[in-house]
Amino acid sequence: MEELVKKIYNGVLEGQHKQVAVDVQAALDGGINPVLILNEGMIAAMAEVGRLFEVGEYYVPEMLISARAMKTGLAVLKPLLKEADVKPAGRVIIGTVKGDLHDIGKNLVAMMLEGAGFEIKDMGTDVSPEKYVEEVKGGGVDIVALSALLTTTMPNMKATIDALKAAGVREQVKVIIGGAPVTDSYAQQIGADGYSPDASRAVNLAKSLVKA
Ligand code: B1M
Repeated sequence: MEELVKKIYNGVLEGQHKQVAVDVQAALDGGINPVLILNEGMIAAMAEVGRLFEVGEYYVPEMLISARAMKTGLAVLKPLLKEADVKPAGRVIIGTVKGDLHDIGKNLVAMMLEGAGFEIKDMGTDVSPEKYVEEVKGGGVDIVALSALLTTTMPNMKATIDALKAAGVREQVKVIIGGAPVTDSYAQQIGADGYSPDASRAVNLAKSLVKA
């Protein structure tokens, strides 16, 4: 069983998107826990992709084909990551902030929140503060979830919160943030309501905020 997880890890690392989908399905059929497949097979492989990029062994094309393999694997895992017995918990709009095209982590957070019973509107990537404001003004939004993977786009999280304030709708919603370069202290600094380091803790955070 562990061999299959290792195979998934290598498949993501080498960007074998079709094989990853087949192997994830085989792992699920073999009774391997989907969270283990996700964390030890797929997320660990993407971390290694990042390391290889940092040391100059991988370039953007390699990152892209690994990202595609991650996505095909996630598509197979998605139904299994759902917690079937959880009631609708609130409405979340989620996006990657302006200037940022990374969406794997954001998709994972969206998926986990959806699985935990939240209604999700995925705004996509490169989402401007104005678009979030427009959506919140439309009503019915409980949580605005912002993802950023680049240190250069993190300031657009603050810009989004500032735009919500300027539009007079900041108090209507909770704002949660996350992404590899984001920290708890940054969240406090920009006036977000919460930060989560990963997708599963984002679920706990969102649940605690809608209860509050
Ligand atoms: Co980019 N990239 N990238 N990239 N890329 C990083 C982020 C980088 C760290 C790589 C490196 O240098 N080591 C680096 C950023 C450096 C920095 O800012 N300090 C970087 C760079 C520089 C760039 C470009 C500028 C490269 C270039 O063109 N020269 C460029 C920028 C494009 C843009 O956005 N404008 C770029 C492009 C790309 C690709 C398009 C090739 C591809 C993205 C494909 C896609 O997303 N569809 C890509 C990838 C794949 C990566 C790495 C390798 C992997 C990111 C990933 O998907 N991780 C990444 C290196 C790394 O992170 N080690 C890197 C897996 C994912 C599951 O994790 O997204 O962190 P993550 O999400 C986690 C948590 O962070 C958290 O939960 C998730 C799951 O647990 N989380 C949240 C995320 N959002 C959250 C929101 C929440 C809560 C938790 O609440 C709302």
